[in-house]
Amino acid sequence: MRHSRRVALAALLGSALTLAIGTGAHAEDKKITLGFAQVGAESAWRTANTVSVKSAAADAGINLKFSDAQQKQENQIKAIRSYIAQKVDVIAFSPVVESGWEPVLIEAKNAKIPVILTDRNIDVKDKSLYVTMIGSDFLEEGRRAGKWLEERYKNEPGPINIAELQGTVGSAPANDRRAGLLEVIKNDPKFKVIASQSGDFTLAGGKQVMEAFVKTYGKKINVVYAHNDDMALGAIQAMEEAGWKPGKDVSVVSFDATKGGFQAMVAGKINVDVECSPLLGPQLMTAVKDIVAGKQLPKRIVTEETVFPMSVAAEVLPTRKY
Ligand code: GYE
Repeated sequence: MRHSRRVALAALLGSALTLAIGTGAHAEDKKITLGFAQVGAESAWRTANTVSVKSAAADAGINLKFSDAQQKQENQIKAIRSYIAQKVDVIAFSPVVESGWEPVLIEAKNAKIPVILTDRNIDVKDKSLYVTMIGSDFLEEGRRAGKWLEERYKNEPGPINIAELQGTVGSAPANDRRAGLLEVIKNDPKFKVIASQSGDFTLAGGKQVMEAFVKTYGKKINVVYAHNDDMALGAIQAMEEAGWKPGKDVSVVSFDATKGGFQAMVAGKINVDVECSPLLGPQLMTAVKDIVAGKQLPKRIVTEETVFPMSVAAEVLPTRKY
């Protein structure tokens, strides 16, 4: 009895020792844990972005904690707080709106957890609250769309009436895609934004808002300026149900340049799609590793993008990755 107890004890000590050595060896190449607070699943863009983040984390050997805020800031704040409590190595998030982030970011700073912004920017005075911002320049995207409109209507006297389907209220892409357009058209009084409403970046939202625009403004509308492809696709449905020919009697301008957007261009229903890439995962994981390794990062990492007019859609569609 005694003997067997001693044997059992020795075995236990032995395995405890192995465990300790094992942990020790792991300590050096300890996996980085990244807490990522996603906006939601509102669009094809977002779905592609989530896939990109998850697969890039797996490829980089990073342990990813992922949460979906269903387009609500309060949910994102909760997720960030839980990552702080879990003492993750790095927090990254795509802020649903621009304002209101100071308190939770101060908590992260006090806990010495570096924060990366990805996709959407925030409006904070103290830029030390985040390390870097990786994503597109939405203001430039809006300007690109505006320039396309100027070129398209340069030989027409106007008025050119624009109906705007805005993204999520208070979000960086909605604010900046609008501002970029207004900046370009402000010196050309023939362009008028006659209607603006949010469709929350969703197909259903875009359809609903466009149905109301069709009723209120009818054929006065010359241009539908949709802040993303999902809303453009919803608006196209609404226009077709009203017997309109989107892409022909109304110009449709959109953003993202997803496969769905391209298919609508090939069908002649979206006239121009300003690219915005959701494939930010690999860049994000590189930044995470660099931060943990103590490297200095630029404050802003801008994604490279272009503009696709309808005329190139059929040729480019097979190469689209999202
Ligand atoms: O354009 C839209 C998505 O933040 C750039 O969010 C992103 C935007 C994108 O819902 O489709």
